[in-house]
Amino acid sequence: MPSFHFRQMILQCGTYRLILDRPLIMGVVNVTPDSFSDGGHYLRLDAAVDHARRLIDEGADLLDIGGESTRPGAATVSLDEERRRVLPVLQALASAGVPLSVDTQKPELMHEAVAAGAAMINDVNGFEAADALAAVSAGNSAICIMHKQGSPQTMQQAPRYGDVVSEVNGYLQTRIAAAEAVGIARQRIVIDPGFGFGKTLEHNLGLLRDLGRVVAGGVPVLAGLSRKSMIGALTGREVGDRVFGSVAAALIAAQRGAAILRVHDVAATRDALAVWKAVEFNKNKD
Ligand code: 9MG
Repeated sequence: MPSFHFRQMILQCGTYRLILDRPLIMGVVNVTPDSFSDGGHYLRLDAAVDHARRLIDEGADLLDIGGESTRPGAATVSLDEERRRVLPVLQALASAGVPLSVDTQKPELMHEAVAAGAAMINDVNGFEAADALAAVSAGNSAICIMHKQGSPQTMQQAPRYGDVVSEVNGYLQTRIAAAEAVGIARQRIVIDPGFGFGKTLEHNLGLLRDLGRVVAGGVPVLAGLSRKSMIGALTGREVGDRVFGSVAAALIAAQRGAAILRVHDVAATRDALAVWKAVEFNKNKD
């Protein structure tokens, strides 16, 4: 008996209408010198574009392009610098054939990215900045609303919750309502519990264990666990050596109904999902 039956959800994602009948793989394209894992290797724009194309070849269903690190303690970057990093990569990949998401907290860049063809805006700040929802309300781009407690600079200092799943769910429901109130249709909305964003290891494990309670809300759930410190804490491995732990976590999220898995290691995740899908869905092709 499958642990989870996928409902036929549709996500309007720019010009794409994604049928969410299996977990999609979102490949991470960091255009930052201090990213979660790239450590500056993809600073050069052509290297970022090459990396993105490799992720597509490996089976990424969509890409998430970011120019400002959201790692705990990371410094913020100016709008100009973030724009300089992100927009050329977005433009270079415009005809790559997969939906392109832009990871930003800045309303101005959200607006410019949508105008440049971004199919999704991914905001780890839950579109809380003044004008953020207004920046994405027109058009058809999807939005990913993520939960976090505190700011990236301070969020890991002392995260506290009563029932972490209820509190995260409550926040996400409030933000969905705010998005709908400015005219963003539900079919454009993705939610994300924000693993590692103002959460201890126990909070993260509780959320992953009970991800089904987030999924039960009926809005597609994105899970980003790849290479995060919780994987390091559980495996004792440095960030570059967390692929096996990350794949295990992605698979658990998929089993609990996550619609989109945000990962660095696309090929490894794809293989793991292929095995799981063959068992759960009784088929062995995409
Ligand atoms: C940008 N970014 C880093 N981690 C993330 C996560 O877990 N979810 C989302 N939506 N974005 C993330």
